[in-house]
Parts: sequence; structure tokens; C-alpha cells
Amino acid sequence: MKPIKILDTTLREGQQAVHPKKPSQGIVFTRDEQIKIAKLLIEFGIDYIEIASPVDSKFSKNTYSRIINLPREKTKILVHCRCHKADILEALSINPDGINLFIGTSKYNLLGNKRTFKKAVALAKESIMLIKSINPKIFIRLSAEDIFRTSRGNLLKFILETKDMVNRFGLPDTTGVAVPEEIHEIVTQIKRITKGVDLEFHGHNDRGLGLANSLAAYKAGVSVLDSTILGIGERNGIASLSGLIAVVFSKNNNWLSRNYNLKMLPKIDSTVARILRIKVPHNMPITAPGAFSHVAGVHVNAMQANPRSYQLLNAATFGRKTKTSIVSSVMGKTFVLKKAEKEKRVLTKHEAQKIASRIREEMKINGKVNGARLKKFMFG
Ligand code: HCA
Ligand code: CU
Repeated sequence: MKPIKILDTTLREGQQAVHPKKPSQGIVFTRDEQIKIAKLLIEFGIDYIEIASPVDSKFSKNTYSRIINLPREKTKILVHCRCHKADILEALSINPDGINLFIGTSKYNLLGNKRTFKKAVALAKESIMLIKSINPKIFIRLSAEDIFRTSRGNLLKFILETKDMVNRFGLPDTTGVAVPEEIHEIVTQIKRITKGVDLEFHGHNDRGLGLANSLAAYKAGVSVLDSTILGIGERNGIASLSGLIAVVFSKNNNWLSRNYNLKMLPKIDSTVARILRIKVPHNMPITAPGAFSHVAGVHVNAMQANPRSYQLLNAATFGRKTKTSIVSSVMGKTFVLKKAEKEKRVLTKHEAQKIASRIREEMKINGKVNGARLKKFMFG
């Protein structure tokens, strides 16, 4: 399939997340941490980094200017802006590569923001014109916030009225309400009326569908997918960077390895995890501690015979190693035989089976087997 571009919004959406260690506070990265994250993403080869508008403070303005001035070739830096004059003026003053405008179009969002649909369209148009009056060539993306709860009539009206003024439309599933089939249908319809305008998808995880929906958007022809590192963002967050790579990965997508430094994913995820004082979550595609570990005896056995038997992705592609020597309550003789071989001891199959059974029993009774006990079981 066609190469996708990735917009990482860890520095914007990610700082709208609740802190995993302190749910009464939001995540906030220090200036150095933001620069560190941006550098990692640039080295990874990310296509776009989204930052928030520097309107809030001089401090942010200074931080974002530094990020914009980081050495980079491929990566473009885009500023997320409300359709507000002050946001836009401040954003343009730091010379980004583009402006990511957003405005709510669903009835819920309009009510929440106390404006009519007509006003939302007018504000979007005024904002685009303001940007163009200052920098006529700058890249502009416009998102219809909460697009999947926007009536089809209003959605099409919003797009038709603005499509000739922007370079890209953002389709954010702001509340995580969308399902893959619906995304396919809407994207197909929008593509029909916006020939030549790029589309971007941003999938929230309220129902755990951020990644599935991103994949559906990709298959329907969206050219940019949004991510954050570890999937952090408002409420349950959005599609994670490692997750996006995993879902679009297939043997026909050689461009992924060409376009991105995939071996950096473990470092990217563990850096943000360390900053947040958490571990990389156990279910994170590619970078979870156990993503390439095999525990049950049946699995370990089969992996010996064929390394693809229980593993879809190749660990080495992502700078990781396949592991099959995990002490567990479901391990089998292969573990014991391999360990013995390493120590240059010879065991019969029968002996290995008996030892494995003793280790399993100890695991079940004590919940663990320490190194000394393991040696004792194995070699007496
Ligand atoms: C937000 C909303 C947003 C915007 C996405 C976009 C969303 O928190 O500001 O600009 O495309 O999910 O709708 O993140
Ligand atoms: Cu969002």
C-alpha cells in the first residue's frame, strides 16, 4: 500500500493527558524534555511534529522557537491553533512550517463552545484569510473537530466551503465514537468532493479503537495519521506511534523501513515512559517488555522449530530480540534443555521434562523461582 505520513502530537495532544502517576494533574514536559522528544522524533524520521500555539506564554514561545530551529531535513513543524486571531499571530511569529487550525462542527461541540455552525464556518474562513494575508504560501490544515458526530449535511457544507482555501483537512474522531466501517464510508465520500486535498485522521481511544480506526482511515486513502508516543492524550489518549507502525506494517510496506528509523521505537517509548516515571505499558505493540517474549512451553517449542510460528513481526526490525527463556508456570522442557546446553551440561529429554515440572510446581506454590533454586533443580 501507499506510504503513509505520520504526524506526532505528543508535544500538543500528549500534554493534554492526565499524568499516569498523578491523575489529579496533567502531563507537562519541561523545556529540555520537549526538545529531547522532538530530537528523537526528528531522528526517527517523523514527517510532522505538532506543537501547541505559543500564545499562552513567553516561555512556550521560546521553547517552540527552539524546537522549530532544531536541525532537521524531512520533519515539518506545525502549530496547532484555535480559530483565534491571537493564537494565529503568535503561531506565525515563530515561523513554523504550517498551521493546524481546528474548530468544532458537531452539535455537541457547537453547544459546548456556544457558537452556531454558521459562525464556526465563518471563523474558519476568517482565520484562513488572516493567515494568508500574513504568509500567503504557508501550509494550512483545517480540522472539523468532532467530525464523526457532525451531521453529514454540515460536514459536507464545511468541507465544500473551505476546501479551496486549505492544503489538508483533518478528520479528528475527537470523542472516539467512530468505527472502522463508518470511517471508510466518510473518507471515501470526502475524497470524492475534495480532489487534491490531503486528508489526515486523528483517532481517540475512548472505545479502544484508535488504532483500528487509523488503519481503516489509511485503507480508505487518508494520507496522514496522527500519533502520540505511548498513545498519551486527552482521556484515554489517541493511537500510539508504535501501534501505528505495527498496524500499517506488512511485508508489502518496505517503505516503512526506508522512511523511518524503526529501531529507535524502543528508545522513543522508553524515554517518554521514563519521563512519566512509568514502564512502557505491557500491551504496547512493538515496545512492550514482552512484545517478543514467548512463555508457554508449547510456544517455545514451536518457536524453536519455526521462528514465525508464534511471532508476526520480526524483533530485529525494531532493534529487539526474541526471547524464549522465561521461567514460568507454563514452561516446558525446551527451556531446560536450552539452559543446560548453555552451561555445557547434557540432559536427557526425560530428565528435562521432570525438571520443568518441578520448576512449574515451585512457580505455582511460591509465585517465583530464584536463580539459586533454578540451578538446584537443574543440576542438583
Ligand atoms: C483538541 C481536540 C483535538 C484536535 C485534533 C485536530 C481532537 O484537544 O484540541 O486538530 O485535528 O481530538 O479533536 O485533539
Ligand atoms: Cu485529540
